[in-house]
Amino acid sequence: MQSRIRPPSFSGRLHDVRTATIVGRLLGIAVAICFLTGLVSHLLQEPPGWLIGHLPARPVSGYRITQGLHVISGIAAVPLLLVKLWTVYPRLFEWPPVRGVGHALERLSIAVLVAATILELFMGLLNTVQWYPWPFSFRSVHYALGWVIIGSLLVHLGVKAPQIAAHWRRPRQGAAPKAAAPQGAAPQGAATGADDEQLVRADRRSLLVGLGVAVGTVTVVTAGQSVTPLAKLNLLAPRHPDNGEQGLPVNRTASAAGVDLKAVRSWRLSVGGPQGYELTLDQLRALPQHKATLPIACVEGWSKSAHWEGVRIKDLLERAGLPDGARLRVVSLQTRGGYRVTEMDRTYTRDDLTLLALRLNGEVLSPDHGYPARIIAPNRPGVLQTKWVTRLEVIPG
Ligand SMILES: Nc1nc2c(c(=O)[nH]1)N[C@H]1C(S)=C(S)[C@@H](COP(=O)(O)O)O[C@H]1N2
Ligand SMILES: [Mo]
Repeated sequence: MQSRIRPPSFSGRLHDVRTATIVGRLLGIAVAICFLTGLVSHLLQEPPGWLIGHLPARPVSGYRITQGLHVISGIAAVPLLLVKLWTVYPRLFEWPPVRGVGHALERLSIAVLVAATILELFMGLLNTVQWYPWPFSFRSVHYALGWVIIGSLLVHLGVKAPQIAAHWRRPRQGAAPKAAAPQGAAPQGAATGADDEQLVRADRRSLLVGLGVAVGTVTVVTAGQSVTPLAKLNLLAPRHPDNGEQGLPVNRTASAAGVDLKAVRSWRLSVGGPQGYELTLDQLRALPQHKATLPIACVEGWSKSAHWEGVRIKDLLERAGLPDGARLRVVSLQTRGGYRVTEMDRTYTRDDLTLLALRLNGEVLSPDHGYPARIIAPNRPGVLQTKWVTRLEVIPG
């Protein structure tokens, strides 16, 4: 008996494997950059045991670059993904929908890949505007999805390897026109001759130019949040480097962090160690002061370099009887929120550039930048540059 259901037919010229391969290649580059830079961010924020003691404090702006690239490649992936999905969507209506176990697994891996990628990019975009409407932890879900995407992408590339290889290069002029046949489409819509092949090439070029313009536009209007020369064009990204007091944007204000101004008045710095001690702000100001020019590079995508001045963490630890530095727990005056306590690896505490900063761009730190004292260290995510520091505890081991 003949089936009454007929698959739809697609006559668009660009639902072909060559276009899918070209766009897929660009999307693959964006996803690879995004994944690797995301991995760097994760390792710096939550180092696994084997990395503790080895986190690199150089280059000083390393995290500014990797996290800038993470957000730029993630944003570029949005138009790339939309065009890639548009190119291949006739495949979603393939008939029959399942042709066996292997085929079913292949389709399932694509469903996982597409769903995870859409969710990942959407979550990341909301994160760049500091919106966390999720009942779950952004960081662990974003990280886990990254692995789901890479896993299903590898399956996808494995399955498609023969087609990718066959369409990686531009077909020779006048070569078999079947390269231009729409995937899974009815033959009546397919290009059939050399003239059609010319048309396909012209259409494809227009599509890629349009895609290039889209990627270029979203990049240029957002990259200024981390690439200072582009700051003037930074129309859409939420953080403009020129915003914020003392020449630096503020991520969380003192009042949002629940920092009590009364607690600030009776502030003391306490330092743990074999000869632990406490200092008043005046005593801290009387210690040798050092300067460092280091960026705040926020995980949410903005970054900006600034001039800092304060006491070296190394000197504070030496005074506490820890001449070789130590792994530290940095405790702030903050009463609520995720970053009131952070940890600092030895490679930072030993570094000459790691300061308990008291001044920013030539002025005493403002309350929102962490008055009376904050951490600034090279090659670190902004979330770990703890403000309103009141205690440095030594983590044993
Ligand atoms: N105690 C404390 N320190 C903190 C934060 C926080 O919420 N609490 N936010 C961090 C984040 S996410 C960033 S990006 C930087 C921003 O520093 P700034 O506001 O001085 O520019 O501070 C970090 N230090
Ligand atoms: Mo941040």
